Amino acid sequence: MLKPRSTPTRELVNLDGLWRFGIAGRVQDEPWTGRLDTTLEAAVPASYNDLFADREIRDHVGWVWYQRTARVPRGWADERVLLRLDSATHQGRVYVDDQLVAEHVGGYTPFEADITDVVRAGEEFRLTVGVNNELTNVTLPPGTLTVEQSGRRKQTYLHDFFNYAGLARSVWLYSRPATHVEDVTVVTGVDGAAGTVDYAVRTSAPADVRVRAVDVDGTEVAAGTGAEGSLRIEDVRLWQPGAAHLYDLVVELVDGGTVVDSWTESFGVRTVEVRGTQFLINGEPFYFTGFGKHEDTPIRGKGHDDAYLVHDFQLMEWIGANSFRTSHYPYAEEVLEFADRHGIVVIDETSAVGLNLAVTGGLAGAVTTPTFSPETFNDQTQAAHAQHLRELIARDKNHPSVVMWCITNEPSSNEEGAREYFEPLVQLTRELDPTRPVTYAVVMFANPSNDRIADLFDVISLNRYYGWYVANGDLVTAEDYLERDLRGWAAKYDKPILMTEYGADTMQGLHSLWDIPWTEEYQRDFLDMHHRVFDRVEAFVGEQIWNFADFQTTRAIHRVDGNKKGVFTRDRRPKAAAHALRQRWLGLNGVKPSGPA
Ligand code: GCB
Repeated sequence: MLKPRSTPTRELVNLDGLWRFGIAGRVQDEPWTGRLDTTLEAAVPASYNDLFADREIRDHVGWVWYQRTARVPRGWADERVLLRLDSATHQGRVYVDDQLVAEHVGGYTPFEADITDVVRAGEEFRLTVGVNNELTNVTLPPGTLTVEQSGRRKQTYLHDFFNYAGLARSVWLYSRPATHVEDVTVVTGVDGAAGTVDYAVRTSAPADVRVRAVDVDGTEVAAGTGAEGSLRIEDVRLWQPGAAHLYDLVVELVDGGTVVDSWTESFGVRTVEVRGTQFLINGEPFYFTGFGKHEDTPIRGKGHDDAYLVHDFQLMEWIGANSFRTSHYPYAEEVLEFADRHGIVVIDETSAVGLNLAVTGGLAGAVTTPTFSPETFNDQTQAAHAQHLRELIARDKNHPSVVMWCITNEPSSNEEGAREYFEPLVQLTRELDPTRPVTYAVVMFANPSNDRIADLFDVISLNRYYGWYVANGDLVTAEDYLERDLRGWAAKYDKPILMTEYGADTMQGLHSLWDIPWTEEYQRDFLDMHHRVFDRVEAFVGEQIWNFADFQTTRAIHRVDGNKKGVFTRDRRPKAAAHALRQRWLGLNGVKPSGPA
């Protein structure tokens, strides 16, 4: 789905700001039929949970309501009028005046509605959005709803981040010509000093298509006609990690000599390939340094925030991180566009986190209830997962920064049913995008002998906590366990191995001379130990620490106001480990260290 943009044929109105807000039970039934009965206002974009000094709102389970008025610009009389929500977490219902115009399930992908027939140019309308935060066995991420004896509804879930909800990304009103560009796909290649650009344009109605590739200074570097084709850019400047270069693909629909729609998609020319145990970008081995991140900030929760976006990328550059994973859901499109422009490499992850009932069996991973069964994660879950993949890849396929899809985090991949569940999804991912490698983040209970799905994927991405959940406070034992584990995978599979999670909770300001978990020194030494091991394993292609910054979680005995595995605090101050990492990563500069074998 194309991100709304202002072009010579399209106009855009941003609907962010303060909206009337209320939770179900406190406002009228059918709130879309009139003015929302509330004195509260909520900021959009932001998760609503932490905005108010009200526990009931923070922990509310069910529908909440947002409302505002909006005016259709008077010049739009001959245009189609669309409403676009960049996300509604986790389910959205959109009403224009009394009418339902859109419904969407899935909290991290956009959706839109053509509202031309229910609005008029120049006039105002009442826009009401219902958002529901409930998670079940057929949503992604999944969860369980229970009703306590008191009647209180309670949401539990299997993932380690707070279930922030609401309108956490922008809302737009935009105009589009009746005959328009519906979709653009760009796939690039390299041929000697030239770049090849295969493009495909989908239009809403038959029309002549012309395209041109334009460099940053406005120079046209290639042009073509037809809905599908291949362009060649001589002396191309590649999109490289750390040295981004973007071109624009200007797509025009022409009818009787007039341009009826114009759309610009930026793209970078680069290739991605897995060969043996190497991960290649533009034919060169690439070594990932960086983090698993979260969209998480004080007050805003998962609300997109440009100031944090800029600052987080500044910190990543400062520390020498060349990449991150969008753990554990697709991030706002602004984040990927920023990564495109700044040469940061992204592993793009779905919101399929928590497909694992063995985790509730404790650290031993004892299976209590089967994860994959008609009563637990079933065909309906799989169908929701497939739909989520379609929406994610449709949204993100043209970003040069995205080099790999991660289709799930820590599923119970060692359990019966895992293969049946995942094999069709891996196949679907490859059909939707034959150009990018596919991976999944492997939970620590899955090892080379019991995991049932690793062979289906291109890269083995491991989440491991030796020295934290296992061998806590004993880095000597942890080092031995870690090395055996990595060598086990390397011996079994001729594939690149990447560490997508390793980390230790750390309280900023807590210090010790000894190996004391939670101290800043322990986090530093823990990371050092891992890096020694990584440098000894040949198939190793990268290290992404858990986590970039401390983040909010649900309440738990092992969480102190959230997860503290950040290398930065929640307000982005460096812990001691940040300085040590900077030393290592700036020295590596994307190239694997050649440690002793
Ligand atoms: C994991 C999860 C991540 C958690 C992390 C932890 O394995 O993938 O979501 O936050 O462990 O800190 O326990």
